[in-house]
Amino acid sequence: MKNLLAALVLTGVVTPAWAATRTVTLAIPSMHCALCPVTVKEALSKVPGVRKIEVSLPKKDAVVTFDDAKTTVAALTQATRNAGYPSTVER
Ligand SMILES: [Cu+2]
Repeated sequence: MKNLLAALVLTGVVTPAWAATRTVTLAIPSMHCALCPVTVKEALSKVPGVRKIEVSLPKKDAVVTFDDAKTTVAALTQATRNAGYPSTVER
């Protein structure tokens, strides 16, 4: 029974009860002027489950807090890429 539940969670059928708020830092090297962070922030804010976004032009990164039951890091990087700013996860 436990294995079945784990399998359902892995396949995304069941939302895990332990889903939580996560924070990820995305490196966005292509940001080059004051308008870029605005565009990036707007793109990220449209992703469901995103709670908080802090974009830094000097650091060329974005710190995103999101609900991992509603979205994924892949969806976040996809959103910035679609806006014209490819990003990678900083570790
Ligand atoms: Cu710009």
